[in-house]
Amino acid sequence: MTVSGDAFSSQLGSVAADTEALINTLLAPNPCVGEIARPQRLLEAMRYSSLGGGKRIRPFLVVASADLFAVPRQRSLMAGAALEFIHCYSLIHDDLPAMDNDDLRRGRPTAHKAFDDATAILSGDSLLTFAFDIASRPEIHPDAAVRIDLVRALARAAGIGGMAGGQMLDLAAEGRFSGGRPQALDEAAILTLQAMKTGALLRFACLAGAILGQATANERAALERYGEAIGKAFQIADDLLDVEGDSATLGKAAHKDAEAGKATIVGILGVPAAKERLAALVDEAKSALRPFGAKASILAEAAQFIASRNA
Ligand code: GRG
Repeated sequence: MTVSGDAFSSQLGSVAADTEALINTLLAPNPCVGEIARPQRLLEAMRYSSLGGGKRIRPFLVVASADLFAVPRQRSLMAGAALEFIHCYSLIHDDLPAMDNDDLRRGRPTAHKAFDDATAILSGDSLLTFAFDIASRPEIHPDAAVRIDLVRALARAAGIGGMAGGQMLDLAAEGRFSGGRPQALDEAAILTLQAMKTGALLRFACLAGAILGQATANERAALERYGEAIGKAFQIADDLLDVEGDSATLGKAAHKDAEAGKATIVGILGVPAAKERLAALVDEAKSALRPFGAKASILAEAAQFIASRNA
């Protein structure tokens, strides 16, 4: 059984709407127990960056992978919101003048343009920290051992050995710490960088479903394999969009990678071979789902969506 593209879009839309409603509630003005106060400008900036659009593909992947194990939706939505907070923080910090220096994100001014650098930095810090608050709450799972597993996996995906480490490798590759001379990365080095910078959060999204569902080791490994394949596919699709897309559709600057002389898989393989690689990764993702049978058809559709997205 396959899910039609329309069914996939409607499920993505429904998770996006539920995630936004949850984020809206979580980022209310009233402080939580243990917090002293929520400064208004900081809260506004956190809300600006986490409620201002975005496809919500990461929360969708958490919910869809958790659905394989019949995890109650409110739990997977909470885990998805925690992950989305980390994703939004990464975009805020990535756009800062000290990083990519971008003016446009999701079709609107970036956080430091809409507010100021200090507020943008603090809103990213607060979203990152808040994610771990959410991931540790008993509503996410009654068993504390499951919550610790989730928190640790999230930390490892976001930190030095995951996204933040990948961003560091990316800046180094641009020549940031070597007098502006870009590093010539080989394919293996590019794949490591991308697995960390972009892949780690996508892989975590799928792993989170397995953790919440207390999956067997084999089921967990299958979802990790799926998550790794879609992470690679996501990045190649992103690189292709940078080459072939336009800023209006993307809602952010296009052609930045080529202008920065960035090493990408598309740059190494060329566009036609990169498209073949992308198709092979979608097949790899689908084959990883085999142990779940028809239950996983929505995740198969997600792999297709990630590879063929246009924004
Ligand atoms: C600053 C610690 C730190 C990390 C930044 C992920 C990242 C690392 C930077 C983002 C730069 C970028 C554009 C990477 C390409 C892949 C990517 C994460 C695209 C944006 O994700 P989407 O397409 O965005 O899921 P939406 O807006 O739909 O949420």
